[in-house]
Amino acid sequence: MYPLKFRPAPLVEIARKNRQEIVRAGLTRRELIKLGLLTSSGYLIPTRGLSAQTSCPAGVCQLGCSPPTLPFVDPLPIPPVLPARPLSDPGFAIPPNAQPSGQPQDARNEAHQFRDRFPPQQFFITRMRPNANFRFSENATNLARIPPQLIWGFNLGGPAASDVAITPGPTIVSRYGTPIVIRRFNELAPDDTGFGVPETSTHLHNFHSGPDSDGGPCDPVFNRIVRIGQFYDHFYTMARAGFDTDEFRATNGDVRETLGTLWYHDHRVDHTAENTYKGLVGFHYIFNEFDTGDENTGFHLPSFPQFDVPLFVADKLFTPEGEICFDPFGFDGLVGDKFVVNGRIQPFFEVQKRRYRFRILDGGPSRFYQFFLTNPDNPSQSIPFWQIANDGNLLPRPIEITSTRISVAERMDVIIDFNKISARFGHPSRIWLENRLEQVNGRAPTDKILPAGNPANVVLEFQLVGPDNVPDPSFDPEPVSFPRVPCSPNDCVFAPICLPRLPSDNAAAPTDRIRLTRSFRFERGNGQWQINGQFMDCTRFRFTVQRNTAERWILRNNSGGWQHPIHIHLEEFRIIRRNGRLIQCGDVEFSRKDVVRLGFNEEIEIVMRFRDFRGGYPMHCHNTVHEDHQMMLLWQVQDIGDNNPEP
Ligand SMILES: [Cu+2]
Repeated sequence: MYPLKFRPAPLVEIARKNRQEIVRAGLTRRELIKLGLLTSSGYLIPTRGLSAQTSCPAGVCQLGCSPPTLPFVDPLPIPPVLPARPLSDPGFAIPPNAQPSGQPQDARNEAHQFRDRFPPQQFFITRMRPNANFRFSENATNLARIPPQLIWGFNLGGPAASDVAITPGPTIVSRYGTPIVIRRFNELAPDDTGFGVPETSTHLHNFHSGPDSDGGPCDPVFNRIVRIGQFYDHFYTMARAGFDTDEFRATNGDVRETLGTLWYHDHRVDHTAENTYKGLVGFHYIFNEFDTGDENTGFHLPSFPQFDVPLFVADKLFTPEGEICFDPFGFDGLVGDKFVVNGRIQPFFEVQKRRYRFRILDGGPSRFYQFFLTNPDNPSQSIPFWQIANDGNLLPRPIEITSTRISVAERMDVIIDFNKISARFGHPSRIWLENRLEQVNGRAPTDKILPAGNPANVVLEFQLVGPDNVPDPSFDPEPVSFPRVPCSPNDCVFAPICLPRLPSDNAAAPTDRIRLTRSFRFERGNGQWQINGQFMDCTRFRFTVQRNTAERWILRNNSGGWQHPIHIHLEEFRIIRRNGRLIQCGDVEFSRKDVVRLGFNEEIEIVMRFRDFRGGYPMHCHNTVHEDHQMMLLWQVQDIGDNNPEP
C-alpha cells in the first residue's frame, strides 16, 4: 500500500509488524506490560534498532519522535465544497435495499424520521476512500522527511479514481429550509498500517438529526455500521430543534436553535479515534436567512468562502521515518508533535488587511488548545480578536478575547481584523495563531501557559499582504463586544438568533419544565474509562428520556489527573454552573453548547431539551481515545421516560 517512492526501512517494517501482531493477539494492556512490550505510560517498546535520523528508535510512535519539519512553507489548503446534485440524479431515486445486485447496498435498516414532512431538495454523494499519496506538506525538505503516504478521506462524489479522497473531506454547505440527503459510500480498503478499521458511521456533529441519520456509534436494534461496498443515506431535515412541538411546529422549529459551524466525522464504535485520526473528518456549514454567507446581507458576517475560512486543527505523530502512526495501547489519549491545519503541517495563509471569520475546530484526538495571536516580531503584544460563536452557536454578544481554550470537538468562530492589527500593532507582516497551552500527554493539559513566540507552538502563520484600509463591508464586532459594552442576560446582538428560554423546574410548558435531574460520574475504572462505573454497552440504553421535555444533568469528574470534553448528541444544552458558580453573561460559555470541558475535580450542571425525534443517542467523552476505551453510554428518547437519577 505504499507509493513506490516510499519504501519503508526494514526496521520500520519490523516495528509495524510487531505492533500488528500484538493487535491481532488481542493482549490486554496489563499482559503487555508483563511481557515487557509496553511501558506504563502506554508506549509500545520497540524491539530493536535506532533510526539514523534521530535518537528515537525506528518505528516508534512517541511524542518528540516525529521528524523535524519546516513551518510556514505550505499554503493553507481550503477544502472544496461538496457539489449538490439535482434530485434528477439517477442515483437518488433508488430506494434503500433495492439496489441492483452487484451494486453497493444501503446499510441502513430503518426509516428516515420526518422525511415526508421535509422532502429532500438536494442530494449529495461522497465516497470514503484510501488515498495512498497524501502529502502533509508539498515542500521538498519536508517531503523527504514525511513522504507521501496513506490516509483515509472523502471525495467529491465521483466514481472515477481521479476523484481522490482528501482529509479534511469536502466542506458540505447546507441551508436551513432546504432538506438534504447525503449518500456516503464506504470504498475503503483494509490496510497494514496498524490502525484504522474500514467500517464507518458518519456523525454530523451536532446537528439535530434523527437517530437514523445521526451517525451514532451503534444501536441495540438498528445497524449503524457501513462496511466496505455499502453506502448509507443520511437525511437531514435542515429544520431547527422544536419543529415537532406545539410552540414551534408552524415555524419548523425555534429560530433561536439555529446552528452554523458543524463538522462530520467517523463514529465507529471502539475505533473512532483511529478512523478520525486517519482522516475521516470534514466541515459542514449551515447558512440561513440571517447568517447568509454574504457580507452584503443579513448579519454581514465575512463572505464565504473567501473571507469565511475553516481551520481544522489536529495534532499528529509520525515515526522517525515519517509515517503517521497511532498507538492503540495508549489509553490515556494521543497528543501529537506536529500541528496540522486542514491537512498541512503548520501552513501559512495570506490575508488582506480586513476582517475574516475563522471557524476553528479542535479535531483531536486528545489535545486541548489555547489559541493566541502572536506578532513574531514583538511577542509581548497582546492582540485582541472577537469570538462570535461557541460550538455551532452564535453568542448573544461578541466577546473580545486575547485567547480561548477549546477541547476536542469544540469549535469557536472568531473575527480577526487584520486591518486593525496592522494599524495598532506596528504593521506586522506576519501574525501567528499560536497554541500556548502546555500538554504533554493525553490525560489533560498542564494548565501552564507557555511563553509567546515559539514557532513550535504555532499552528498557522497569517501573512498580511496588500494595502491597509481595503473596502470591508463586513460586520465589525468591536463596537458591540463585551467588555467594551456591558453584557446583559437578555443580550441578542444577532437577533433573532438569541438564547432560548432556560428550562426551569416550575415552567408551564413541558418542553421548558425540568422533569428530572440525572447525575453522571466520569471516572477511571478497570484500567479504562467509565460513566457511573460502567463501560460502553452497544446492547442497551442506559436510560430513557421523555420526548419533548427537559432535564438537568450533573456531570462529575472526581479526578485531579484527567479532563474530559463531554459531548451529548441530539440538542444543544446550556451550562448553568461550574462547581456551583453560575455561568454568566460575558462568559464564552454563556451560550448554547454541544461539548463541555469537564476539568479537574469539577461538577457541571447543564440543562437540555429532548425534542422531536425518538430513538437512541450517545453521550461520551470526545477525547476519542477515552471514548473508544469505553467512556460512552447510549440513552434514548421515547414518549414515556424513566426516572433513573443515576443511570
Ligand atoms: Cu475523556
